Amino acid sequence: MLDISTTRVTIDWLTGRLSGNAITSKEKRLGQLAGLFRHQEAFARMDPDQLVYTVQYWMPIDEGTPGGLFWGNTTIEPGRVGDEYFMTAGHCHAALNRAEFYAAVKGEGVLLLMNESGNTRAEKMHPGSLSYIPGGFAHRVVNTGQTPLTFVACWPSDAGHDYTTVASRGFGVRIRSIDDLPQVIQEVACGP
Ligand code: S6P
Ligand code: ZN
Repeated sequence: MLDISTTRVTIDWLTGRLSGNAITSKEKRLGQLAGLFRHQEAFARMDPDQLVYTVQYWMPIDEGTPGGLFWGNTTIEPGRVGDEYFMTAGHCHAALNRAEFYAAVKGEGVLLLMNESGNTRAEKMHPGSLSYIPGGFAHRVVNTGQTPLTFVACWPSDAGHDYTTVASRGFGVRIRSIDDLPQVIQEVACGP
């Protein structure tokens, strides 16, 4: 007789949280995100220890292995730097043709997707939304709500992450609160 084993990892679908020994986590606090937000003076007035987002990953095989998959979740806290909502740093995959799924579990937000020509589009994220991020598209998530935004993600184990491209060129747009509503605004230098 063959034993029926239990899985090494479980998901709480109400929260997206992963449990199990194989899980790794990281936190991003404001102080680690210098240069990300448009309004530098507002940024300088805020607590660098303030939590912006947390990530959990399950990497069942070594990073870089072709043909495998990774699973993770991200929770972005509600908040703003000036009129710009808390968001992830954003990246493209180092192997440019590697795609990814994002599925929102709770909260409200916007997924920014920018192709290699620098054209950006924005997609709503809400509980149940499922977004396909094609290969070659830089991706960033913005929490436009009053509560934490959690989404789960699945991506190829040989995708890798390139943060320098987004850090240097941005997305061409920013999601800002204008009259208390999230708006996609073309990037401009921060003025008075
Ligand atoms: C990995 C996937 C997510 C992000 C996470 C944090 O390919 O897209 O797990 O790593 O949302 O965002 P960032 O831009 O800091 O990696
Ligand atoms: Zn990614």
